[in-house]
Amino acid sequence: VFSAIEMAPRDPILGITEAFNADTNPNKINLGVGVYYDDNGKVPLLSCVQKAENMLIEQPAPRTYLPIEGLAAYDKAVQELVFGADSAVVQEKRAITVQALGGTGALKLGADFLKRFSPASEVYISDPSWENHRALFESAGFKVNNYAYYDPATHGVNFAGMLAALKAMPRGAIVVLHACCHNPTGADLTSQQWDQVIDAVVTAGLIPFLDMAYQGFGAGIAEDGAVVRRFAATGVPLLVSNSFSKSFSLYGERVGALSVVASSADEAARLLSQLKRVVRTNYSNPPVHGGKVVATVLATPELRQLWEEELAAMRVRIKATRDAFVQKLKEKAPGHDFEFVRQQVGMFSYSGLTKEQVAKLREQSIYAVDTGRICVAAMNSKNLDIVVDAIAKVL
Ligand code: PLP
Ligand code: TYF
Repeated sequence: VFSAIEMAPRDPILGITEAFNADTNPNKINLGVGVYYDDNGKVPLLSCVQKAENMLIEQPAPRTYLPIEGLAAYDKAVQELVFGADSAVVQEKRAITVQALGGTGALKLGADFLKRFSPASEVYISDPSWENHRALFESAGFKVNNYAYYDPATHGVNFAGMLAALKAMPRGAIVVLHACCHNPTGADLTSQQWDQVIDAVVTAGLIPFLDMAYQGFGAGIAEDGAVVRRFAATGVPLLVSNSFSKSFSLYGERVGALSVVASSADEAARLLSQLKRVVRTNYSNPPVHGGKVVATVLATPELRQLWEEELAAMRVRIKATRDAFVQKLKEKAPGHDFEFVRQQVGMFSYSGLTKEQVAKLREQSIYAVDTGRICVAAMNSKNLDIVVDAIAKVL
């Protein structure tokens, strides 16, 4: 049975990390994967996380199974973070939230759930989108299409194209939207453009699935989450996946959640029962540690305050890095305009570098994605000159 199996293609992004790890050049730089590094090039262990872990160690607990839907305190804290404690959907018990294995796990739960209850729907993702979106919805059995999103000429959003695509989608189509900090382009919608998108989604009878993997990396926790709340306020069926991989620097703990908004508390209870079935037949119940850490931080006022400060520091460092990157390129590559990098938000920039230029960068041990996506959060005061010199050389 195994002899005819072909080699599967590598994940285009995680494959870069494999190549990077194999590179023996001590000055190598990985701008490929979307991970936040501090100014010393290290993945931070947040103080709020460390403090929460110390609190948990002081009250050692047996590792029983969690409920299928996850730790209750976690689900509640996450739901309130995502929708607001005083929002109508929370107050009226129309929202359900289940702990998931990172943002990826949340997307897969949502995809499997939708395939069961809206099997004829097709899925629409932005062009381009996070590499895993297409693969994940296809593996859940959906046909996946693109909607217009990025305009290489402006390095921004092709908004007319996006709106036209939304209006042309059949009723019941599932539309995956990046709530903030679009991956891979870094190009987000303005608040007024979101008004029009929300209106188009509601009018066309689409099923919005908001993916929020970078809350707090754009303009702030509340600002970045505003789109979710605006969608929730419309009363349409809504799915939201969120991740704490980046915002808590807890990548390997796999902490995320899927929330679904129903039209009544009764409907929500039925949805939850079905969602639990999806969880049960995949991995039964989620792991304990990461959920406890996040729940502890969110529910302990001092730790929450600390988290907000630490997340703000990450956001501010990325913004400052964008500025320094643009400034240095101005000096070292005059005649090339990178001003758009300042307008982009979140962890990434679609730099405009071509596949050939990315290949030439790799000869200098600088790793970016073939599409020209670079992780701004992987640059720092020590490696910025090296990166900029290398880019100036390949331009
Ligand atoms: N969605 C987007 C847009 C992402 O960039 C990521 C990145 O990892 C995810 C989902 C998945 O999050 P996680 O790493 O928590 O699985
Ligand atoms: O886009 C990124 O780099 C992050 C990390 O299959 C990632 O979202 C990349 C690929 C993947 C899982 C996570």
